[in-house]
Amino acid sequence: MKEQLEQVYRTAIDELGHITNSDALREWELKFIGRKGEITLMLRQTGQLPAEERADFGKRANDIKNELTQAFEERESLIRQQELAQSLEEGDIDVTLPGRPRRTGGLHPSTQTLRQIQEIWAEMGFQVYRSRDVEDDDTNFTLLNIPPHHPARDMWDTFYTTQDGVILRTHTSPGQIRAMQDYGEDGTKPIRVILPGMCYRYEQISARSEIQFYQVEGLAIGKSIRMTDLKGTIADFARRLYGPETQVRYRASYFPFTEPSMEVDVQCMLCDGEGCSVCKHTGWLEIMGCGMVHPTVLRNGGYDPTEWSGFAFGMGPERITMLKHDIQDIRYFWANDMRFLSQF
Ligand code: FA5
Repeated sequence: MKEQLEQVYRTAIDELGHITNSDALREWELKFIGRKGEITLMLRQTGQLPAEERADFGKRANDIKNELTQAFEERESLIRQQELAQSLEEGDIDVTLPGRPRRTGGLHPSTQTLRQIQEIWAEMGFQVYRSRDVEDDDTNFTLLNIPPHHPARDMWDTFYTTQDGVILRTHTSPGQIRAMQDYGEDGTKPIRVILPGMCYRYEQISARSEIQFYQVEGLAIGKSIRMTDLKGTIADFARRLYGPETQVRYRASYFPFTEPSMEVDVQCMLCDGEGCSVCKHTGWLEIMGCGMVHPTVLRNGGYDPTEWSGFAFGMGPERITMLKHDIQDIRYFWANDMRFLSQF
């Protein structure tokens, strides 16, 4: 059997040397070193040999298999190169064909709107301040002029944690208090910041309301900031976001942390104010809440309200994106459906 092994080995090397194409090479592989190849089968018969011959035979058969495998790989690479060169010469491969495009990821539509909003406020001199997602009840409510048991707390259905007084922020407004405490240097420095971040509300999910959504808060504190500053700044922002011709209107509203408070509408950009299903035939779309910072909130942030004043606003990028692209249901945003996400 040893002699037979050497004979197969010599034949294999000899035949390999004459092979010039991949089909013949594949046949050679099956014949000698494949699962049912001659060398493989002989290796399997090692156990039938007398005990004293087994080790030598097994070792030699393994060496031969390794050697043949290596010779096969070298031949394979040579033949591939030759075949490629030949097909290029014959013009089988068109090297001028465009490559296959790679699929790349993209930014989430909310992130795109967030970045656009941030850029506009940056141009207008507002810095980004990042506040925390997990808040304490005091900062989220009490310091914003919403004491415990105040009915206004019902405006924000809250996710509580197992730790007493620790909640998920229901809006970005508690960041106003933190920005004043961090930047205000005990109520001595003016402030101009925006606070983008995720908010959480224990609400019934619907086409317009999610339990998690972004908000962008804004806060400006200075010595003589007035309502006209607020109105002019918001109108400027809306025109930068929606175009220079955008009409803006203010409606009286109520937030415990601003006085007076307003809601801001822009003229519906889908129907130019004519009335359509998106603006519910009113010609106007609500984009944010805003107002002059309440004296109590200024005081809680360390400022003297007899000397300092300010304005604040808060908007929802998902709702703004919905208006921009006529998206009918907010649930698409966090459903991870590629058919939706890849459109942006
Ligand atoms: C507030 O949260 C106030 N903190 C905003 C504010 C800031 C007023 C500063 C005055 C001064 P409101 O609950 O209306 O207000 O939310 C503001 C925006 O967040 C809404 O206009 C909307 O765009 C978005 N929003 C609110 N709730 C949801 C929700 N469940 N899903 C998606 N977006 C929401």
